[in-house]
Amino acid sequence: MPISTKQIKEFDQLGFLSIPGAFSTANVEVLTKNLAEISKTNHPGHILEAHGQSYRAFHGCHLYNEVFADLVNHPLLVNTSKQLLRDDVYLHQLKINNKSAFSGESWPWHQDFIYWHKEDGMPEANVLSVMIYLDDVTEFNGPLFFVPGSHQLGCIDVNPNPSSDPGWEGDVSAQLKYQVMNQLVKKEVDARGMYSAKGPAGTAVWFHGNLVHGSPPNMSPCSRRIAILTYNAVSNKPINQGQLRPEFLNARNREPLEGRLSNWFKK
Ligand code: 6CS
Ligand code: FE
Repeated sequence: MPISTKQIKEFDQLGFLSIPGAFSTANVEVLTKNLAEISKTNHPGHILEAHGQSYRAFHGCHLYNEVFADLVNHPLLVNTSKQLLRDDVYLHQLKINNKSAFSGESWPWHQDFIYWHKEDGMPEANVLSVMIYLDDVTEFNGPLFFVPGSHQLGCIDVNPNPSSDPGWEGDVSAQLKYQVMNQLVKKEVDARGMYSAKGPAGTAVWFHGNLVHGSPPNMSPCSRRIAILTYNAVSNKPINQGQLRPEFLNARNREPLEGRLSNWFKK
């Protein structure tokens, strides 16, 4: 079912669009059951928090798990992303940000596109991510904070954080390589306000690659697992710049997705 012109306009203006109930409880259960299996396996894309007590993220699940591979091609995700990007799309990356109960660490204020631009060679910001909430996201368990409309600032050029890992690990740690400076965040929040992206499990939230966002640590007893799929316009494929980041961060398969509902998600 295509999204409305009003919803497209909302995304263009605010830089994000939320659809509660996009995935049924049964669909979410299929994803969390597979995530439980995935979390027992080793993979270079499975990243621990700095304290080593819990996983920060599972990158690239679609590359080795059938359910997440089918999720990439889910018609709601593919067709809505095509409408919002006004182009065919392929998947640039998929990850599950785990933000465990009591121990999930923060994501400092940042934009996503600068990583795909500087580290993968993606030319323009005609790219978005869609989050699927695998847990209820509340004010207690580390919701994402958005600065509404901040995607209109374009890609904010920041120097790499000297204390972050110079490799791809610095792109996914709590010591992020490209962070938006506090004084700029304050200026933009004073002008545009802040939005807390809360919602029940099953919610889908699309957000623009240049939207300024971040999330606090999770000290609550409730996990905050979110699957995040990044769809890029096929006209915006990265230009090869030598050393490529791992496939779980920078897709090698950039064929346009057609959107096909898998039996896993029929219910
Ligand atoms: O480097 C990347 O691809 C990842 N890093 C951040 C901070 N956001 C985008 C993406 O998940
Ligand atoms: Fe991000």
